[in-house]
Formats: sequence, structure tokens, C-alpha cells
Amino acid sequence: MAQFNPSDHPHLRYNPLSDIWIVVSPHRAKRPWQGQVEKASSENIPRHDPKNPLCPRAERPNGQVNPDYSQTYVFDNDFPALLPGGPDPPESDDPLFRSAPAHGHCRVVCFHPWSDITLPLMDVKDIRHVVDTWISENVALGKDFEWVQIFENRGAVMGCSNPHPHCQVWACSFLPNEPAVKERTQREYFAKNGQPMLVNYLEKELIKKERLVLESTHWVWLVPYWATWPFETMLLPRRHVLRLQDLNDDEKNDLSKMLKNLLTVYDNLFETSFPYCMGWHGAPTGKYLNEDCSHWQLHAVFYPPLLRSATVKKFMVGFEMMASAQRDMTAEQSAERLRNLPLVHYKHHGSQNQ
Ligand code: H2U
Repeated sequence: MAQFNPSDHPHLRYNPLSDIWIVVSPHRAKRPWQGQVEKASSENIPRHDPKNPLCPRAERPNGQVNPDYSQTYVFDNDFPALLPGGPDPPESDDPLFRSAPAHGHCRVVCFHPWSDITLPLMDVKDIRHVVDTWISENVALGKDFEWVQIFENRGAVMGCSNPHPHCQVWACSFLPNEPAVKERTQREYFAKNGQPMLVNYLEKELIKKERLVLESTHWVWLVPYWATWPFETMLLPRRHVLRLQDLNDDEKNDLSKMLKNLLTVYDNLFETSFPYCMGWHGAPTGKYLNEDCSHWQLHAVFYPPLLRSATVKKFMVGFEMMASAQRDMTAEQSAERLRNLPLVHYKHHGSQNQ
């Protein structure tokens, strides 16, 4: 029998953070595609649209008028999924019909006053304002809530409802599923190995060098060994950091540059405004602020849906819905493709403007 080759032979990979297995089928990457093709993202977005409720000076449906903001602007979501107060469901002792209280606070963070700009096209100093806003939201909401989820849905294909550059913050009175699993897996790993899982993981990836994409003084961008989405990536600080608010000034400046670079690489992959869902995961807040959370390592995850062009996306259907997540290209092949892309944005090719 032929010797096992991870770029040729189907195999399973374990995701120790999420405690799931992924099917890797590298031999399938060359199959022809006759399925659905997405619309490429529109590039004709007006810089200012007085009717867009996320723009400066625009009136939102609740009658509030946005200020003439010039950096980031944060407001309470007008259609929040969670509310700070309200009645709780009755307790039930029936294991088949369980419910629990869910309170929260949902906010919207506009990154920039212009609608026709995205993070990779923003100046690093403006991205730094976004980083600072993420931190201040995490600190303010984290006082009262156990989990503060910061996430950006970019692109209509990811369900983003508004082209204006923005992200959302959902603070929750409970640990949602993904963080709850990460809380358990990192705690167990730490108890067994005496080191945080992701600190150990990064040490090993820096030696293996197979899945690294970009490195900076304080940050490393890589395709995790266990990535599910074709171009899924993770951004990790080099130092052990529990939460966004624990980053020092140099790390925050370096993060702003790194975000510009990595998102430029993503845009350059298919020369399109690359859709993704990105979010931050760090140690929980609320009552956890008074507990030892050394098992946690801060990280950002990027889940982009595109597979082979600006218009062909990966569908998580069929076997993925019924059984296990599956990918064709290996994590190493994705990392190599990303690594070979320029740091100059494709919209700026041939110009001085980076
Ligand atoms: P997306 O990130 O999925 O595009 O969502 C935008 C959020 O902005 C969405 O949660 C909120 C929506 O409720 N929003 C307002 O709070 N006020 C508005 O006037 C428009 C959109």
C-alpha cells in the first residue's frame, strides 16, 4: 500500500479547541464545479448615503440621529437579540424541555464614517481606533456580562445587512456554546499539561512552519491544523494574553498593522472584498474576572465562506450537516496560497497608496 501523504489521502484531523473531528479529503480539490455561483460583491457603494442608518448624520428607524462622527461610532442595536432585563422562563425539572434565562446587551460599532471603505483599506491609525473600541466595549460590558462576543460579518454572502463597515457586540449573561466548549477544552488541557493549549500550539506551529501565513513582532497569523473552512485562519498574540484589554500599547499598534495586512491578503486572494465572519475569543468576563483563567489564550478567528473564486463558496451541507465537517484542500495548501499573496491591496496596485 502507498505511504500516507496528507496532501493526497483522506484523513481525520482533531480540533482540540472545539473537541470535534474534521474530514480532510485533499484528493477532491480538483473536482469540477457546476453548482451555485455567488454574485461578486458590489464595488459601487456611495461614500455617504443619508438613508443608511449607519452613516454619520443619518436618522435611524427609532428617530435617533447619528452624530457627525469621524472615527468609530458605537450605538445600542435597534433590533437587539438579547435584552438587559425582562422575565425569566420558569424552571422545569423535565430534561427534555429545559430552558434558562438569557439577558444581554447588543451594540453596533461603525468602524469609519465612510461606507465605501473596509478595514484593509483603512489607515492603520484608524484601525487602532477600532481596536481601542473593541477593548472599551469588552471592559464596559464585561463588568456585567459573562461573555462579550465581538464579531464582524463582512459581505452579503455572510448575511451582512449593511455595506457600511461595522461589527457587532453581543454581551450575554451566559456562556454561549462555542466559548463554553473552549472554556472546557482549554481548562482540561491546562490541568493535564500545565500550560495554556494555544500557547503550546503556537510554540509548535512556529517550529513546524507549515501553516504560518504572516508574522509580526507581537502576532502570528496562521491556518490552524484543524481548520474547517477552506481559508479559515486564526490570529494569536505571541505572548500569553487572556483578554483584549490585557494587550499593551505596542501589541495594539502591531495588531492594527497586522489586521490591515492580513485582510489585504484575504482581499488579494480572489481580488474581491473578501467575505468572512471574524470574531474575538478570550477569557470570559463577569464573574470570571475574579477567577483564575490562565488556561485561556486570546485569539481571533476568521471564517471565510469562499472556496475557489470570488463567486464560488464552500457549502456546509450534506455530509457536513448530517455527520462531520469536511474540507478538500489541506490547511497547509491554504496557508501556502495565502502566504504567497502580496501585502499591497489589489485596488492599489501600481499606485503609491498602500
Ligand atoms: P450585520 O452586521 O449582520 O450587517 O447587522 C447590522 C446590525 O445593525 C444588525 O444587528 C443593526 C441590526 O439590527 N441595525 C441597527 O441597530 N439599526 C439600524 O438602523 C440598522 C441596523
